[in-house]
Amino acid sequence: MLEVEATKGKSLNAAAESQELGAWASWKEGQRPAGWFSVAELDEAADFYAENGFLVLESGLTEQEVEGLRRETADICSGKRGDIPGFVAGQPGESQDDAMRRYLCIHFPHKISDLMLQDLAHPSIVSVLTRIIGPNVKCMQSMLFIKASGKPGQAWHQDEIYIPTRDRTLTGGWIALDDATVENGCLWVLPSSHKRGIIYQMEEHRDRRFDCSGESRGFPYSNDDAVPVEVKAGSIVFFNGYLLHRSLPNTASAGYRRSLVNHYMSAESLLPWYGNKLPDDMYVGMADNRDIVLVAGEDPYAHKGITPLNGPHVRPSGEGGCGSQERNMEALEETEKADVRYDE
Ligand SMILES: O=C(O)CCC(=O)C(=O)O
Repeated sequence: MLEVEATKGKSLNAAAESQELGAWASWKEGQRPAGWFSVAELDEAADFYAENGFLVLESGLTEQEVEGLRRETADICSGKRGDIPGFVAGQPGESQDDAMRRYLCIHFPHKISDLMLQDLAHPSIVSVLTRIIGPNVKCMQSMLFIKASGKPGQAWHQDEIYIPTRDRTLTGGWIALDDATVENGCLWVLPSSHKRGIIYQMEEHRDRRFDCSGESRGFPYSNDDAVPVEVKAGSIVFFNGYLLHRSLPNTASAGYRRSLVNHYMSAESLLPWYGNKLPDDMYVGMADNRDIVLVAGEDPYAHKGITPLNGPHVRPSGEGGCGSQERNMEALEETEKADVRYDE
């Protein structure tokens, strides 16, 4: 297990939860923490990943590439890439900031953005994935987090609970479009938690620091074991689909913590990813979502073709409702009682 530094007798996590931790607290004297690698260090990076379930590739994207993705993010939120389910009409003449502040996360942006589609196979990403997954790699999902100041985080979870692979190769490629720090809601990971290969129970939570997605429970790690993944814009965090991870709310006074997260897996594995229900008459052993983009090597199932299944949409963030009237009312009552607002 990676060593977790204490600060003033508290774990980094405890200090962050009580908002006593400043940005870059995990970088001691400006030195990058364990797990951060350059493109010249990919062999070491792959070893670190196998042990810890995550790695950071520094400067995976250039400043210009990051700027291009930020502009694209603003255009998507302003509706310039088309209307998508969950969009809220803006006031005429509203600023791009007003548009961006409305959304926590947009799913499948690569379906409406040529740039984000192209970046699924960015050479920096492919060079890491082919080391940690294998020569044949496909992508099935992208998510664009905007996470303006005040927006909630995501509770502990494992991505394989949502996107099951058959060979445990699910891998997130999380591209930082802003510096991501403990203050503005960077990722936190429980190092090595992927190694047991167990999917932990996921339950509804009532914690207004987090959005409406569920929370993994019953794992044998404590929050004090968690490590913040503070990264500069342009860095790419790779993390295993069994790795427990979360993010805290953006408590910075202004700005965003934007990130583009793509999910990948080996092209050899079938992808039984159909949300809550398999289509009628589909045998689970053959289930294979073919809404994929091959990013490296060969697709052994190319003969099946590609079938679009998932459309771009806005993810409910928790401020606007959690998908069930009963839960909305409960969440509202709890918020009023606690006098908590994460999105003023
Ligand atoms: O970016 C975040 O805050 C959370 C991302 C995440 O949990 C994921 O990509 O699975």
